[in-house]
Amino acid sequence: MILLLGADGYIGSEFVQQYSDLYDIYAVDNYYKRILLEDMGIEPLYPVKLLHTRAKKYGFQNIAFYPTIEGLIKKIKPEVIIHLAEQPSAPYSMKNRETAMDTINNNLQGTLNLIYAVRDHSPDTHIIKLGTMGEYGCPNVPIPEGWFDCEYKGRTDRLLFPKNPHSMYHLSKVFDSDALAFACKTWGLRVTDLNQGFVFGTNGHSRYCYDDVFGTVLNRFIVQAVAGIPLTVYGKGGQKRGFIHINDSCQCLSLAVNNPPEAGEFRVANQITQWLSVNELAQNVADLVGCEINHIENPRQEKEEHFYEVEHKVLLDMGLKPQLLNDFLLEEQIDLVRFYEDSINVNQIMPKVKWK
Ligand code: USQ
Repeated sequence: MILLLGADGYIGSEFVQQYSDLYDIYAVDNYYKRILLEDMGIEPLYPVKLLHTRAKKYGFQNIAFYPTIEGLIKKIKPEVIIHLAEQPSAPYSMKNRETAMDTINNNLQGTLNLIYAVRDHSPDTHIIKLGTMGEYGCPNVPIPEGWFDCEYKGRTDRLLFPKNPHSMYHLSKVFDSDALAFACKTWGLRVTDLNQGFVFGTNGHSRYCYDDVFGTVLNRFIVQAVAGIPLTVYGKGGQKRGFIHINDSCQCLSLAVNNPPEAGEFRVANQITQWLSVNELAQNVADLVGCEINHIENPRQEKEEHFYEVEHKVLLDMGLKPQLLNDFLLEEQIDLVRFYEDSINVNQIMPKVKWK
C-alpha cells in the first residue's frame, strides 16, 4: 500500500485522480492548505472536491502530531510513503515571523515525525519526499542530482551538493533533505528525495492557485493573460527556473514508487523536465494571447540574471516521458483557464509580500 500524505494538495489530488486504479492508496490530509487559503481570503480558480469524495481510502490526520503518524504507520505498514504534506509557498514563509515559524514547524515536525515512526515501526518502507530545486539556489556551476564528486586541496570525496535556499520555505526543505540523508546513513532507511521545479498546469480537478502567495509563475501568467492584465515579471526576469507539468510530476512519483532505493540509500532526483527564464515563460504566453509584459519591482531577494544548468537524468533513466512546454500544451491550459474566466479575482494578482 502507498500512504499518501498531503493528498488534498495540488499534486496529491492529481495523483489520487490518476493513480487510484493502479495503486492501493491510503490518502491522508488535514486540510491545512484549505484552511490557510480560507483564512487568507484566497480563492483558487475553481473549487476542488473534498478528499473523501475522491479517494477510496482516506483519513484526516495531522502528521505534525506524532501519535497520529505513528498510529498510521503501525496500522498500515505501507510499502511506500509519499510525503507531500508541507506548506509549499515561499512568499507565505516570508510574510512575517509567524508565517516563517508556521512553515518551519509544520514542515520539519512532519518530516521528523515520519522518520522516527518509520524507523521504529516500518524501517523497510520506502519514503518518497517532495523536495525542491530552490534548495540549491542558483550556483554558478551545474547543479548535480544531490551527490557530487568533490576535489579540494588535493583530496576527493562524494558529498551532498551545498544548498543555498531562496526563502524560509526553501530552507525548511533543506532541513528535510538533511534529516532524511541522516536517517539513511544512521538507521538504514531508504529514501528518494525529489527536488522538484515549479509545477504548472491542471486537468481541472486539482487546486489551481494564481494568487501572489500560492500561485506558481506560469499558472499566474496564464490567468493574467486571460484576464487581460499585463504579465507580472519580477525585476529583470532573467531568473531561470526548472519546471514540470503536473502530469509529469505525478508520473515521476509513480516512477519513484516502482524503483525503490537500497536500504541505507539516500537517492536524489532533480524533478524537472526543462528550464527557462521568467522572461521566456512570459514571452511564450504573450505570443499566444497577445498580452503585455510588465517588469515590476521584484518583491524577492534573488539573482535576476545568472547561470543555470541542472542535471536531471535519474527520472529519465527510470523511464520518464516528459510533456515539454509547447504551444499546444500552453493553448490547452489557456482554454481551460478561459472556461473559468468569470471567476478570476484580479485583486489576487499583484505581489504583496516583500522579502525585505
Ligand atoms: N515570478 C515572477 N512573477 C510572478 C511570480 C513569480 O517573475 O508573478 C518569479 C519569481 O520571482 C521566481 C520565479 O518566478 O524567480 C518562480 O516563482 P514561483 O512563485 O513560481 O516559484 P517559487 O516561489 O520558487 O516556489 C514554487 C512552489 C514551491 C516549489 C518551487 C520550486 O511554490 O512549492 O518548491 O516552486 S523552485 O522554483 O524550483 O524553487
